[in-house]
Amino acid sequence: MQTRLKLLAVFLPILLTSKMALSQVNYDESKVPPLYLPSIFISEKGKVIDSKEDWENHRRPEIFRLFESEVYGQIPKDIDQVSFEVNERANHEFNSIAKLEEVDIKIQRGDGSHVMRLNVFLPKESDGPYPIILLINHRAPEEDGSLAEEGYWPVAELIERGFATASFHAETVAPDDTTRYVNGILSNLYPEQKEKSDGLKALGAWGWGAIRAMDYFEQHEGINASKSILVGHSRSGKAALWASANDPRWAITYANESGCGGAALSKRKFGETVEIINNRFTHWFAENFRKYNGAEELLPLDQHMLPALIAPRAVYYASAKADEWADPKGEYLGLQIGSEVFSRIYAKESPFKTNWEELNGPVSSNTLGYHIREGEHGLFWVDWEIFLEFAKKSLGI
Ligand code: GTR
Repeated sequence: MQTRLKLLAVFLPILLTSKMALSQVNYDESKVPPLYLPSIFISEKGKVIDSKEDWENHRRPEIFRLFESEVYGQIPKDIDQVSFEVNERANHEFNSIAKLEEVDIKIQRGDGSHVMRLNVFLPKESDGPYPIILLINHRAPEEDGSLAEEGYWPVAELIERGFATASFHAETVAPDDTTRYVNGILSNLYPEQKEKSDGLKALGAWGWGAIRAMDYFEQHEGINASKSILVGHSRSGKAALWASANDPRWAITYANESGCGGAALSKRKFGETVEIINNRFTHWFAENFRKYNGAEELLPLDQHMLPALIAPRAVYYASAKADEWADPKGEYLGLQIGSEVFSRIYAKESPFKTNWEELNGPVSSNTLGYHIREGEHGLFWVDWEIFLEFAKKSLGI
């Protein structure tokens, strides 16, 4: 009886708070707390940052370290060897227009090794080199070859427009599951990361997968890796942003409806909150991120600093009007405020002069872009179509 009471005393408050957290999801703009965002341009020691040198050598590393320690956890850089086993598959659904390379990327580190599967489609007609679009895929658990879901990964349309396109499934690096996520690179390559409060978690592992895919693209004669685009939708959008902050080889990063812990400002507490996401997806973020459950005001950073880490490389966000859970306005604001690094440090003018409420179509420069469309959460052909206009302009193709 005593133990039961004790258990009840421990679990009841947890149950109540998680229930409360969900019932208190805020969708009312008038209830958004006043926004006090940490400044991108004032260093931890209080120095005003206004030069490229101070940004790249001092402030950027500070902000990077904050995201690593407080939000996503590390993406380990340490590998001893990477090799590629390529199988060109003859029969596949895009046979008439594309070549399919099924690539097993083998990574070794010390006594550990891991193999991840990447699928690459290249236009069949000429030799390229082609710009490449990589989609991180957390959908459908099938083998990657059959993941060319209409709209979500529109292989034929991308090939017809002269892009090569590739995808790997989350499962091949870290399963998207609260307990199974360790059954991938975490156990095979980086077991010591499991013990750390800023250790690698699933989002970082998917980002690591994108980095390995880039290793493959860079040595591929048919691929122009300097014109590379990293795309992720929703949870994979969060991973794409963090991957690109870690790996400067991506020319464009496109986060579609990445929401809480991705594009959207956490301190607005609109839609999904830090507490909700940490409680539901315990395997996505670093353990340290839980310190901010219900206490976003204590975060020493916010998501406006994430596109700033990617500058001056191109960043594109997209939202959907009915996707309030992801806080479309918070996504736009994050990029709008983050774009100040592009303009003040890199003299790349921001296209975000308009308030989110007054947007009436996509807005973009060569380096930054945003669109919001009608409808629900999802990555659809309409999103690709608008994005590709930006991508072509940005890459000069
Ligand atoms: C939701 C989650 C979001 C978003 C989404 C998705 O359930 O709360 O943060 O990542 O899943 O990936 O589709």
